[in-house]
Amino acid sequence: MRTLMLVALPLFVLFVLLGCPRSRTDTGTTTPTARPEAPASVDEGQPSEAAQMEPSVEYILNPRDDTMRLILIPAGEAVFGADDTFLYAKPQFTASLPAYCLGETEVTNAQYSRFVAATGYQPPGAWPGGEIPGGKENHPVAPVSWDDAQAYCEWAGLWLPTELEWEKGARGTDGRDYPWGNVWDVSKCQNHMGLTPADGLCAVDAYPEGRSPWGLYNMSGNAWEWCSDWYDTDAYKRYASGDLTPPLIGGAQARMARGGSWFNNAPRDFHCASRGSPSPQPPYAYGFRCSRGL
Ligand SMILES: [Ca+2]
Repeated sequence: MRTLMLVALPLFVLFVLLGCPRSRTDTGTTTPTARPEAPASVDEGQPSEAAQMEPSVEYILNPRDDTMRLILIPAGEAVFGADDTFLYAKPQFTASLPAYCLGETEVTNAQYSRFVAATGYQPPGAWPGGEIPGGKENHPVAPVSWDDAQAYCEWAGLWLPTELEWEKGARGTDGRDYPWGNVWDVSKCQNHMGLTPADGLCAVDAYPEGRSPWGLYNMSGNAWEWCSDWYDTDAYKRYASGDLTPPLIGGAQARMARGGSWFNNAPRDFHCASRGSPSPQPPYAYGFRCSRGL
């Protein structure tokens, strides 16, 4: 009996000191808790057909005119230029721009008239007696000179887009040839190719099917659009090297205009990479849209 006690007692002490084997649930593992349910939304359900058709956009308003929306173009890379179409748009390159806002439409006669009324600026020559032609309130103001467009932007606290801002606004990020895609379609912009009414300018919100990926109207066609830059034939070569500084002054002292107009009659005129260099006092169809940084 004494021998049994001598063997059993140390074993009992050892058992007490070490304790019982632990189950897995005792080792600090916690039972997973269920993810909290998201609060019920008042917007539950399928979006309306209209909401599905209209992409949501972020925008700011013209500080001087709340009829003008400027759509947010997010920061990031986009493709510019073209390798094989235009002499002065080579080479195609990728560059990143900071976020900015670009007019949803060309500036209209009605919008420009508020600038004229507020400042006493000379009305466009195309307005008989200084008044907007009947029924043309929602048409682009044109022709106006680069200086006219610049004066409007300064009054509104906005500016003319750079060429690169204009081009990213027109073709999105994927370097497409036209605002709507890579295939020319005579029915998607106001042009002079015989299949659409060649009666001049149209409303700035016409051709919704021809909008750019950001939802901007008439980036190709209707009115040419002034940009802030001087015309520099070598600008795209420099941009492709990584230097995005706009030209300080062009050799021909001309300003850039982009997008073609109702007066043009070849698909290349409406190509997003086409770089125009009109005279500072163009005879027809030169308008503009506004831009602003954030
Ligand atoms: Ca246009």
